[in-house]
Amino acid sequence: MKNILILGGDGFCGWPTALHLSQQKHRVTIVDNLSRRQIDVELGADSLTPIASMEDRLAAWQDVGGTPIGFANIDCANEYDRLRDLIAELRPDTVIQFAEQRAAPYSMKDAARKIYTVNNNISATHNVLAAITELALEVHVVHLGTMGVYGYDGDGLEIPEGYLDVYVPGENREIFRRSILYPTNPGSVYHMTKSMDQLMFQFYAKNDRLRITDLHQGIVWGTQTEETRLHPDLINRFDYDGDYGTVLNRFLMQAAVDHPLTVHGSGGQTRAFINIQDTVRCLALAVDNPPVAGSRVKIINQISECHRVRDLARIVSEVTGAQIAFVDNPRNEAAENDLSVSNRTFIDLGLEPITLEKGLLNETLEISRKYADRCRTDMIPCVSTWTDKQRPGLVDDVVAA
Ligand code: NAD
Ligand code: USQ
Repeated sequence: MKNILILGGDGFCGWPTALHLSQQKHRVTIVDNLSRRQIDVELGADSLTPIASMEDRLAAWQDVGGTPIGFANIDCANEYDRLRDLIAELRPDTVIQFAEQRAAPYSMKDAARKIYTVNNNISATHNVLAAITELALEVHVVHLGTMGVYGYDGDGLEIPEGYLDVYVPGENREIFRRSILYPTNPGSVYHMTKSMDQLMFQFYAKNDRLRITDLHQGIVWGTQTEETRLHPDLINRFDYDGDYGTVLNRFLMQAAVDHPLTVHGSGGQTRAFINIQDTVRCLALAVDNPPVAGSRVKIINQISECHRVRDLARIVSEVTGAQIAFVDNPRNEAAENDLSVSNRTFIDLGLEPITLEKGLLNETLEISRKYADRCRTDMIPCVSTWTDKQRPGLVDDVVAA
């Protein structure tokens, strides 16, 4: 049994992870400042699923026989002393860091949101590292990073897990070998903060011998996990709006409310995906397999498979009969890219990835249909643009399914 502190444990990935690790008999405490619920209010776009208050979530977990989970409302970015004191009191074996602003479109909305995203994400992550160092504790830090730090060059090179071996020609025909962090190529201010997190991890692993695992996760789809299905008040959040909704869940929800599937540009963007059930399994595997003190940051690609956006739209359209709309792309990103990613570490640790089978699509579709009346269709378009010159996504062409 491990003693685990989960920062950002009220969120889409953090909540089901907390339940899963508690189910595995670990002692779990959640820290969250509930800023995501506040941003829901700010944007006027609630989760499609009706999420219970933290108090009701924790009570429901005990109702279904779960071990009590602790909770502290702390802002990890701005309340360093409270965060440090909690870590000192709990003396966790593992701290999992989910507590960041994670929407790329929100981070590109305007200067205020760019500044908030940078300050929040960098400070939250750095405060965790500084607190563990100040307290001189043997804590394993597990961070949720993103595939987006690599960029999406897609020229056939399989993206390795974090590091790149480079061979540099010197004078006298010497060849110097270096193993370097894979060069970052972030596509939004949000992704940029994850690139900056990587440098902080590199420094603290070297200077203070912190044990750090950085999980480079792809786009998460699905909603429920084995544990969140146990009680209505345990239901996970489902973001569908133009800022926080991610592409596959948005397509499934759009199909449920008879909205054309909003493919950006030609839909030639290829991205890496993982189901939420596999996210929680990967977290459990990462917790069980920490790096040794003094080693470099353990970087693991947390993905199941890669898909092109227009192919996802076609699959959802085939299952549901939904129409597909090609809309102006509000982002500054390559119109077409291939993507090949190594996920060897988790496969070797025993992960059997859930691939995009229609059965699981159907589960997410059923949830979308069940709560379709909670959808505000005016929140569906992606209106946050990457540059001032871009217009909000407008329907160019509607293709019959
Ligand atoms: P989320 O927004 O649902 O959850 C983040 C949680 O962190 C929220 O509950 C929020 O209130 C909390 N939080 C944010 N700043 C905080 C602070 N300063 N102090 C305390 N709590 C704070 O996001 P998510 O989808 O669960 O993502 C969790 C992590 O996983 C993020 O770091 C994200 O970058 C990463 N990730 C997510 C996805 C995805 O598709 N959802 C994919 C790859 C990586
Ligand atoms: N897209 C559409 N139509 C939509 C929404 C998105 O075509 O209605 C396109 C986007 O233009 C983009 C792709 O789908 O090319 C993915 O967009 P997304 O919103 O699903 O994902 P992204 O912005 O990359 O961010 C999400 C999470 C983030 C995480 C990242 C993992 O919000 O926290 O880090 O996925 S990754 O993409 O692998 O970097």
